[in-house]
Amino acid sequence: MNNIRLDAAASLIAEKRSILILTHIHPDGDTLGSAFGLKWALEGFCRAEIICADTIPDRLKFITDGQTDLREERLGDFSPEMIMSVDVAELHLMGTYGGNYSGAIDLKLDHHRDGAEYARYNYVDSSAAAAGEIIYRLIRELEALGAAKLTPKCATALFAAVSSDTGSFRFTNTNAESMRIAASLMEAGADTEDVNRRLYESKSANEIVAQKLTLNGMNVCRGGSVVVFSITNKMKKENGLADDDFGGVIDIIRAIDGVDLAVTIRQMDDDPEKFRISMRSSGDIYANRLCAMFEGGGHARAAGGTVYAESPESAEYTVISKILSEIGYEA
Ligand SMILES: [Mn+2]
Repeated sequence: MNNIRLDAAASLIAEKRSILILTHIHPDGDTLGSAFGLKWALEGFCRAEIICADTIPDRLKFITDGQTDLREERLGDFSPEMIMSVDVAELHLMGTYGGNYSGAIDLKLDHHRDGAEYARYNYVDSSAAAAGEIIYRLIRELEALGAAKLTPKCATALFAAVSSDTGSFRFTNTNAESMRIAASLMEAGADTEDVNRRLYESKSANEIVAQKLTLNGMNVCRGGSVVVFSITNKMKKENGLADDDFGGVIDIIRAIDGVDLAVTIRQMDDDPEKFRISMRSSGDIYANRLCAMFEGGGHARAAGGTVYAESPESAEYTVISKILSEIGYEA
């Protein structure tokens, strides 16, 4: 599905004096670290601006130079010579910008196996654990053309990108090349200590409250191998919490000894009869197959779906019943 090589992509960028970089909604460390890593590398060579349709979570502000609003309005009459996307498998993943920039995107750089060729030139390397790895290699190509510089600031952003998508080099997608690139980024001056602290060793007071609610309220089934937790609007309101505060709770459930399937069921703010399901599995349980029962899908170990019910209790009952009838009532 590649119709351009990375060195040719570098040549395209090297000719430009201004580019616009699109990122995906629900922004993560990889899409932001990739975009800002490229921006910092191009500083002094090419003006690069970044847009994201969603607000940047506080915990990732260290990547965006403190900015939480990356909407295009702030750029005024900026008219880039080139438009590219990083870490975006499909147009709709850019939110409103997906429609606005449809047909106008020159270059897509991504690492997701299944995606659309929505750009004029598409470069996808699904062996890369993070888009940040591709951007690292792109910057090396640009350096060879005298069109970029891998500065410490750039290296820090790229390290955040690779670290994010590999779960701090622990997920199964982590490969030798991820480690080699991380080593090169350290040599280039990446502040790995700061990235590790911000991504993994700090939690807001609200996140701690969300974790406490999870541990108190989770439903342990099937001899402890299936654990389900429902995040309700009432719970969020009573405790002053947002959906983001619950972002890490599924990993806490998954980490409990003996758990083969961790499930969260989150009531939607704008539609209290709609519930978003997330699953993480291990062993011979396939999260994507289970989520297929709930209009969803994803990866074997991480997937999502949707269920409609009159109340959180009835949503949870439906989800647990369907799961257990599929995988068996006993572990
Ligand atoms: Mn990614």
